Amino acid sequence: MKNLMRAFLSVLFVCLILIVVINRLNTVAGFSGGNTLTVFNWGDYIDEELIDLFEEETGITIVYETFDSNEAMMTKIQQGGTTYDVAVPSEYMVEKMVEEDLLIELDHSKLPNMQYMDERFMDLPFDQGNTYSVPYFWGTVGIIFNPTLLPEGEVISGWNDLWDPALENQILLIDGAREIIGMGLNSLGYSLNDTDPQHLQQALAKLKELTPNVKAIVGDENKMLMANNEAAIAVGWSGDAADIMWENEAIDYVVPEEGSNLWFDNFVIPKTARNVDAAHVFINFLMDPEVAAQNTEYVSYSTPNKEALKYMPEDMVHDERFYPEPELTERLEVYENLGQRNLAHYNELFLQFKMH
Ligand code: N2P
Repeated sequence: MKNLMRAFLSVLFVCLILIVVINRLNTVAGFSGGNTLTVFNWGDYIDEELIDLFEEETGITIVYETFDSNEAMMTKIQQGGTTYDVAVPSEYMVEKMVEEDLLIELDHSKLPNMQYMDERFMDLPFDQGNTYSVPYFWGTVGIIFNPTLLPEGEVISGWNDLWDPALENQILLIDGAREIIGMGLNSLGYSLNDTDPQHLQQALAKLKELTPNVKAIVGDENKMLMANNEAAIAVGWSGDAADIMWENEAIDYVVPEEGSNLWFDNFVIPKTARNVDAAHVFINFLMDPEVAAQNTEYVSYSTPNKEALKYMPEDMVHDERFYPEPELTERLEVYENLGQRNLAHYNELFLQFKMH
């Protein structure tokens, strides 16, 4: 019996030692979730060479997954199947995720590269003090067009130009409820945060009238289609326009005169994260000015990193279509968090439009 007891105590002792050692190793490495970091980002939204560089420099392996809308991202995080360490919601979705208690507060002491961010993009109303988020890229929603494919004399300066019957089957629309319902509302002179059911019905009716001109409702493939001259017009995000222009010089981009959306995409750490320390290391890495410059040149969206601009080509930084003067951005609207019911209503109307 004594022997048995001794054996039991020895096993217990070895187990305890193992637990202490494993714990110690984790603390030394600073990671609670092993050496893997799971990142959830928009499609086509990072220079993959930077993922390799990060892995080489830190020894952390990145598992990288993509989404194509804020709503899809949020649903997946809520379902909790995969535990993401870093995600990239737009501003209204940051607010909603905070409201639903899905995010942890960022540890600013682990994000020293925050000092390089342009103050214009920090401390914004959706997350004062950047408690939960730091900006990644920003941009506008607008009209990407190819003047060489437009009917003679056609000028594109606003949303309402898109309803011209001469543009039959020429328009690609980005597959986003806020973007497209927002376009319908803006074209009628309403705010893209309008929740008045009558205004929304009018926007839907107006969008349905656009149907003959709509060639397809698309995601990231809009770039390939525009670059290959498959359509004359695409409603989409500014950075996509900038990217397409590298491939097809004829392409131009305009922020509609009736108004449009100014957006900010941001890094956050979901509550379910397993590797909070590595998440901070990754976010900080992407805010390094030279890394951010390389990423921006690749992705083509506008960077909120002031210091990074110094490492980028002059013509890119001075292109007012993508780095507009504050006068332009001031007349644009940022999406507000409209609440669960209104968001569901937007989604429902968008579905009705798609099925029309
Ligand atoms: C790029 C995604 C842009 C996101 N594919 C706009 N919020």
